[in-house]
Amino acid sequence: MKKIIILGGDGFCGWPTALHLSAQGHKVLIVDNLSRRNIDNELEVNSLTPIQPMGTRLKVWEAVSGNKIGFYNFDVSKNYHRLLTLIKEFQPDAMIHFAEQRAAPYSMKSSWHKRYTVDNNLNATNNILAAIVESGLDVHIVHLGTMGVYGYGTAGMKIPEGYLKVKVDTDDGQTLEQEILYPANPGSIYHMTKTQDQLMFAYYNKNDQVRITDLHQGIVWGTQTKETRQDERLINRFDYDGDYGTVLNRFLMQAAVNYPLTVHGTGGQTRAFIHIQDTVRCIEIALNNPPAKGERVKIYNQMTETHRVRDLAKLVAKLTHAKIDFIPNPRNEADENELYVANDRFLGHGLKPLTLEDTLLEEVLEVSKRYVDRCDLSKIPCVSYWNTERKNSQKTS
Ligand code: NAD
Ligand code: USQ
Repeated sequence: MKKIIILGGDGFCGWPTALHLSAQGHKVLIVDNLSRRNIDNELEVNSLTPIQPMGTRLKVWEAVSGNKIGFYNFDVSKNYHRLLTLIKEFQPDAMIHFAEQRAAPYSMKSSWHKRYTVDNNLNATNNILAAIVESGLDVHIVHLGTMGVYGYGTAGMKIPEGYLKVKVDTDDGQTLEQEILYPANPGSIYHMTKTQDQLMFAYYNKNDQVRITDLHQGIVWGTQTKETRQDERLINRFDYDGDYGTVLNRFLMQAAVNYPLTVHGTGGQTRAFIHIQDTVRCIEIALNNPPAKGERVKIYNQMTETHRVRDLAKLVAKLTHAKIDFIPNPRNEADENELYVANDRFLGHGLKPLTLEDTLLEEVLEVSKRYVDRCDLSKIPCVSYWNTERKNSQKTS
């Protein structure tokens, strides 16, 4: 049994992770400032699924499982001393860090949203690291990073797990081999914060020997896990709007409400994917295999398959007879890219990936159909543009 603090445990990945680890017998405590729910208020949209307030979620979980999960509502990026006190009192073995603003389109909406995303994400990460050092405790941090730190090109090779082997010609004519962090190539302000998180991890690891696992996760799809299925009041959130909805879940819910699938540009973008059930399994594996004291930051590519956006649209259209709409891309990103990713570390630890071939696409469709009345069609289009040129091209198209 481990004592685990889950920062951002009310969110899409954090809630099912909290339930999964609690079900495994770990002592779990959630910290969340409910900023994601407040962003729903700002954007005037709701999760497609009727997520319950935290108090109800925790009561139902205790009734269903017999396990208690603790909850503290504060801002990790601002309330440093609250965080430090909690770490000293609870003495966690591990902290899982989901507490960041995670939507690329939201981070690009305006200068306010850029500044909020940078302030929130970088200060949250730095506060967690500084508090662990100040506490004097040996806490393993597991952070949810993104595949987007690498950009989505491959330079003719598989994207390795975090580190790139390089050969350097030295001044005295020798060739030196070393491993460096894979060059950062973020595509949005949000993704940029994740590339900066990596540097903070490398620094605190070098200077203070903080034990850190950074999970470079692909796009998460699906909504339910084994634990969230146990009672409707435990249901996970389902984002479908133009800012927070991610591509595959959006296509499936769009098909369910008869809205033409919104493919950006040619749909030639290739991205990495993972089902939410595998997300929670991967986090469990990472927790069970912490780096040793003094070991460098352990980086895993947390993804199970890659797909091109237009192929996903075709697959969903075949399944549902939905129409496909190719719309001007609001994002400044490559129209077409190949993507090859190494994910041997999780496979080596025994992960048996769920894939699109499993019946889980139908489950997302069913969930979408069940809550179709909660969908506000006006919130589906993405109205966040990466730059003025993209905004203007939308108007003239
Ligand atoms: P989410 O927005 O649903 O959850 C994040 C949670 O953190 C929210 O409940 C929010 O209220 C909380 N939070 C944010 N800032 C906070 C702060 N300063 N103090 C306290 N709580 C705070 O996002 P998610 O989809 O669950 O993503 C979790 C993490 O996983 C993110 O860091 C994201 O970058 C990463 N990730 C997500 C995906 C995906 O497809 N959803 C893919 C790859 C990586
Ligand atoms: N896209 C469409 N139509 C849509 C929505 C998206 O064609 O209706 C396209 C986008 O232009 C992009 C791709 O689909 O090319 C992926 O977009 P997305 O919104 O599904 O994913 P992204 O913005 O990359 O962000 C999500 C999560 C983020 C995480 C990231 C992992 O929100 O937290 O870090 O996936 S990754 O993409 O691997 O970097």
